Amino acid sequence: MTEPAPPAGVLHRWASFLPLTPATPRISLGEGSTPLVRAAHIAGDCGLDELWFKLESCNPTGSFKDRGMVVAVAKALESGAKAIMCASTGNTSASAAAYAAHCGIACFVLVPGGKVAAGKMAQAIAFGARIIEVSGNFDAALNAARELTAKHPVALVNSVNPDRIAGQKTAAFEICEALGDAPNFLAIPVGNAGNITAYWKGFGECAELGRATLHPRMFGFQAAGAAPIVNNAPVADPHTVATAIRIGNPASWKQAVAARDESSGAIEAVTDEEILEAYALLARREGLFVEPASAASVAGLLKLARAGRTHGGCAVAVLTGNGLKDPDTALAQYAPDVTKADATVESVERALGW
Ligand code: AN7
Repeated sequence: MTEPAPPAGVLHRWASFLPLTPATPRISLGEGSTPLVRAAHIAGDCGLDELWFKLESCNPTGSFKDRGMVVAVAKALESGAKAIMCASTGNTSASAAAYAAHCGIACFVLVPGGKVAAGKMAQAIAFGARIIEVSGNFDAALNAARELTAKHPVALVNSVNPDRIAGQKTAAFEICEALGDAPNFLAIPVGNAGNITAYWKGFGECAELGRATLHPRMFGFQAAGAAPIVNNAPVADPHTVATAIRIGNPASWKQAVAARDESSGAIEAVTDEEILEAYALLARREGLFVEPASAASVAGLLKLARAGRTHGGCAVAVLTGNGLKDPDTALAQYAPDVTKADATVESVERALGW
């Protein structure tokens, strides 16, 4: 008889690094422990010796949000909350709705009307969240969620909640464990800037605890039409094909700038064209179907390489969300190579030109 496997999930695996007490319920949907996969083809295009992808798309709801959400919801339950709320460009709401369903509590999500990818809406609907489509953008929705949760007995589970950041930092622990050290560079999309904040915290803790000898340089990438940190000014009307990062006034702005400066990194903009180029490259050359926001990390590395600003070394690109989240962008992006045929050998041969 082999030993049974230890229970899955971030709360079990990283308990001693998280703000848990004996009273925190150890909930899990099997989040975390995501694969770190080495690039098969495009490291050279990015000017790197080694390029690895952290497949956060493999989390239970298909994005990195689950890592932080499990901690935020567990702590909300511990404090007696019966309901949670978030503003979201889609992935936070999908994740919040899943954990709320798992725990039998209510979930209220505020989403910018018409700007959330279809797969994410489908998730919030399937999990039974109460969905409010607001007429403003994400930034306005987050302001409303902050005020509503200050006024009503509902826990706010956006990344302004420090429990979210605590959970998300565990991805940095996993990367150091898998590589045996921190990488030289981390490439990551930046929206509300919670995730870059969490990774920088995680890498800092790894160094302090002797789990890594280096601190990576943090390279964050915003979409050009939603690049407040790059422009050093809020964007009133952000726009980008990468709707997940369509954010004009990031809540963790200061922390992202600190991560950039303390790590001698950079936060730069990539155009929608560059994002979609990387999106196709990941799918066609690496076999990785990610959502557009996730491709911003690779678009940024390609851009740095073309400018002669990468000179070897090892990078990890965080692939934050699954391509299935946004089928409309996928279908609009490619001219599908589909030929009709009868289900006979002759007909298929004719269709293939054999
Ligand atoms: C796939 O779901 O803000 O810089 O409300 O879904 O931590 O905001 C999503 C953000 C990157 C940016 N990649 O992370 C939301 C939301 C994907 C995302 C980001 C998001 P942050």
